[in-house]
Amino acid sequence: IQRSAAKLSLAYVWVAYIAFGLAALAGMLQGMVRGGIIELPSWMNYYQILTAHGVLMALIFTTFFIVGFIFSGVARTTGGSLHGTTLKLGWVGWILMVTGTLMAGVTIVMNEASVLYTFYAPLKASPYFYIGAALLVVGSWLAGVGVFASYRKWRRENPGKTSPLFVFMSVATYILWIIATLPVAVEVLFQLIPWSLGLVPSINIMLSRTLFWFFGHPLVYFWLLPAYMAWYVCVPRIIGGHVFSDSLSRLSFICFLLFSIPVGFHHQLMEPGISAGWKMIHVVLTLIVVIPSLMTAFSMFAVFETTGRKKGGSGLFGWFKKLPWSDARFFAPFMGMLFFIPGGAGGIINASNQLNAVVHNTIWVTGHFHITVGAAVALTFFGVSFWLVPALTGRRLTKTANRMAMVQTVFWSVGMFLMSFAMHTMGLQGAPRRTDYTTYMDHPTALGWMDYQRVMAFGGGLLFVSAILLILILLYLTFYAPKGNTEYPIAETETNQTVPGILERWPVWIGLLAFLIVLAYGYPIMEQIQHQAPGSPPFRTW
Ligand code: HAS
Repeated sequence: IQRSAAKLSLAYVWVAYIAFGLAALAGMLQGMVRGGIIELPSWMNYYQILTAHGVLMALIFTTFFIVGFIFSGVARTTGGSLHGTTLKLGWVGWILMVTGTLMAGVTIVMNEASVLYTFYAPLKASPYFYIGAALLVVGSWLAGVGVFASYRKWRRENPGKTSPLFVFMSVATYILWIIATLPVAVEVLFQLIPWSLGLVPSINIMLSRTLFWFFGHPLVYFWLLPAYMAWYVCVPRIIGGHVFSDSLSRLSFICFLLFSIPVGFHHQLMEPGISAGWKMIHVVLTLIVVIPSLMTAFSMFAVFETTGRKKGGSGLFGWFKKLPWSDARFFAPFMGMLFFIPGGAGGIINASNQLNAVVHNTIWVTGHFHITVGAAVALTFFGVSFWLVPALTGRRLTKTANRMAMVQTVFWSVGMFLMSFAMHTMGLQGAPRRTDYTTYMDHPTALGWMDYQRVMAFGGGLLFVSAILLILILLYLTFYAPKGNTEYPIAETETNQTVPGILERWPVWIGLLAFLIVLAYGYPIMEQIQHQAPGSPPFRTW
């Protein structure tokens, strides 16, 4: 990768990891406080650190890492450099995103935005928090447009050819992201900012939540898809194998594009203001969006088995032993895949109306998202960083650094296992999410949760140790590791596979997606505007 592209990518990745380090500290404190092990000083508030943790980890770390990773992969698969326009948009996007992050960060530190990462109304933040969030999103749009520019250039120069798989996946991810962020932009610009500026006395809460989840669920796929890009395209190369099927990989991304947006009501199954029929439609679409993940699981098993067998693994499970277990570039994402098996099963449980009534707003949900985004996605991003950072800095992942990376992965996995196991178990016993330490006036049920809360805090401690170790490894890989060439692993298919051209006809997919969105959201949103509580500007009843 040329220096200009490497610099841009590294700038994003490092902001991601600075946010990650601060978020890990806030996370550990919060686990300790909730577990009743420490008390916060009077100038710090539990919801403040919970917001800092959620915003920095789930919104800042992920978005910066994803943008940086995608830029690097697009450069690598389109000839080593980025188009001039892409570079310019990339840097302007970086400036906007960093400015937005600082604005949101300062308001959180000043305790003027303790609204959690979902900034769910009626919790209200300083307008600067919302403006900061908007800048973050606009910056990421510019990055997306930059990737589209590189894609167009590649297609113009290679007429009739199928685009590189990594680039195709990047384009699908950004289309998903840009469409998904439109409703939250509407929520922030027309509802939250005027309300927090005091221009309107109240807002339509139901509508604000609907607009949020219109964005909130595809947000989780914006986190997941870059991890899947690493699974489909990079991991096979690391283990010495091939992409299982080019068309299947592309089809799964198209399925995500179509089905990950019109499903937001599965986060609102317990909201009384949405009728059962509409919830049912969203649940059916949710169960459809599980399919591309099952396709991914199938592909990964196939890649592992065929590669293991080619390396001499025989019998039913002999291939398993042939996988490179001591290579952190493989081991970390593999652990992520393992976590995603219960993570996905938990998602299906959440999506079922009756079961959702048991788990909604309990700490089970917190357990669910720690093993999905906090384990499957985060461990994959760590695994990617172990080769991406040295590839960008022109250094090598030494044996010692690899060993430290293995230890770091083990700490993260054990910490996450303990913490999320405790969260799931407590959740089933009714422990609410989003609460400070409390025994509910020594209620016996709440007292029964206390041991689990301590396990949770212990898991959080291990995660913090792992986070520090990770930052040290990345500092080493950026500044101190020996100079040398590190491979940017991009796998090919084993034989020449023809890819149906329809998969790359974006207007068809965007048109279908628009249809699904109107089907799933058109009428309910109209209804929410029409039947809103009196005095809910800016969308007055007409
Ligand atoms: Fe979720 C809540 C449903 C996936 C994140 N989810 C959340 C929240 C977050 C989140 C952050 O229906 C909380 C939001 C909040 O603050 O309120 N989720 C699902 C469903 C899926 C799902 C159906 N979620 C994710 C992913 C996330 C994520 C991915 C982040 C990255 N989720 C819900 C629902 C709620 C929810 C409800 C609301 C709950 C409530 O009431 O509030 C599906 O996409 C899951 C499909 C996944 C699979 C797993 C496939 C397995 C694979 C691994 C294969 C392993 C291999 C290893 C190859 C079916 C691909 C090989 C092994 C060898 C041994 C060789």
